[in-house]
Amino acid sequence: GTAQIGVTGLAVMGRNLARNFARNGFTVALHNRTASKTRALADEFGDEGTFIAAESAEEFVAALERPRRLIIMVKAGDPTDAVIEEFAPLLEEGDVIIDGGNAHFADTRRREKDLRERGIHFVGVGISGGEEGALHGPSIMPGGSPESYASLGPLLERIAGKAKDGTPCSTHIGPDGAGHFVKMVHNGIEYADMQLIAEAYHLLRSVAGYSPAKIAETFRTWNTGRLDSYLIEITAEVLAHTDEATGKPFVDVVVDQAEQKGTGRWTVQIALDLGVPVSGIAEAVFARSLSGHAALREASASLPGPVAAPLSEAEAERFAGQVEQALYASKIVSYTQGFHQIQAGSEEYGWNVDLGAVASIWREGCIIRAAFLDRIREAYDTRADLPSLLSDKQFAEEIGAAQEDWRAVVAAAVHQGVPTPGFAASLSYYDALRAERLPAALTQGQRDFFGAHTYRRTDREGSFHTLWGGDRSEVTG
Ligand code: NBP
Repeated sequence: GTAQIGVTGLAVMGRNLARNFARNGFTVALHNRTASKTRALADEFGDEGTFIAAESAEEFVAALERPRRLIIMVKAGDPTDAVIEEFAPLLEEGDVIIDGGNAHFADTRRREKDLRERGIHFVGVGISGGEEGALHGPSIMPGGSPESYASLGPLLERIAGKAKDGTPCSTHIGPDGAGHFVKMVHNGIEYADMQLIAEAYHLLRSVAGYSPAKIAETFRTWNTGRLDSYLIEITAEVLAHTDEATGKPFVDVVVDQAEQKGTGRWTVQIALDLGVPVSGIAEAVFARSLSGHAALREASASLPGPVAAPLSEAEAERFAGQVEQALYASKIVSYTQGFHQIQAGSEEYGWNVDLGAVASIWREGCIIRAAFLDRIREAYDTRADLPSLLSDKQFAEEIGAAQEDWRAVVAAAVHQGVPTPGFAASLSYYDALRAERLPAALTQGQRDFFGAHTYRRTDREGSFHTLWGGDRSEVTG
């Protein structure tokens, strides 16, 4: 075979990835369960590069140069297993199967182990950037063996997005499921970013009394500063859009029930398993599910709330500045939590993930791309074993400078009855980290009282129990 790469599964993502490889000079073998789509793609985009359209699995495999590299871009779940089983028997030792779908990292670990035993490299790769990213340069998060990255990496780095300094947004994340794990956390952070932006919008609308058009302007201004990011940019576009049918702001004609495909939920489920506090990300997932509970909201719509006094124009402007501070500070917390989760996953599974490299490949191509990620990369460059982003001197200084405004915004939200679970949870996380003493000591006392669960003391080593039902003397536990 002469194709350097093959793509099977030619829906939006697979099509665009295949075209991206071809546009970068690679010969690309194409395959799809429904063969008519394969032909159609080769016919429509044949002038972009060299495609080999394969009708059957055998033809597809035969079209690939060795060691073979074939990317599966089908619906995640059972279809992925079905396609692996279709191709694995046709492959030879050293060939590489790449799953570019949104697989759960535990599935990727299972598949990698199974195929490794059969002499085949399996690379679970997280791909972010949606269909546009797939075509023009996504952020790519490959797992799998180092040998497989040696063979595959140069191709991925060619088609990946490029950071402003020219660095490709693809790097070997770590063995087996590391790539899909990091993609999962990327999506969890994306949920948090979106929720925080939504809260900023809600506050500007309800407390400052701004129109969607005025909020779009505000976001455009923010996008020229430290909040410069794809999500702020598209938020301004969405808010500035007018519905053609009604002439109303587009945002006012959309049903206010957010949907989700599941990667945010996975992030929180896995965080609970790993014992990592990702409260901001969790609130973002819960905010979406709450919005979708139409019956619950309808039944509660008559609950009383505060009567809010409108702000003057000058007050509104000042408040908008405070919201920018609150958004930035909360964003630092979301990323602190997300990177903590990657660090914990890396330790649990022995992946040795380079957190600075993760920040680096999120700078372009993916949905959370932002100027901010360069700062995170710098923080890990300065100190690779940074225990938390909040232990970085610069981030600590910035969040410290924002904290008074952040508190003012959360207080205003509470006073005026605007839900801000993301801002509030992030602020609580910040305050919990800086607290000298936490009421967890009392929790331990309660646990010892009802369940003899024992506690440790601040002044002595060991584990202790108080005889609560007896003379309340202390014994060693
Ligand atoms: P879809 O997730 O909609 O999957 C459609 C493709 O899967 C078609 O090629 C279809 O073949 C094939 N397929 C199915 Br369904 N069942 C199959 C089976 N049993 N055997 C063989 N092929 C089967 O496509 P997508 O939206 O392009 O996404 C592809 C992957 O990329 C997904 O895992 C997705 O989660 C992930 N992803 C998507 C995005 C995005 O923005 N859309 C971003 C990042 C990652 P057919 O043509 O014969 O029906």
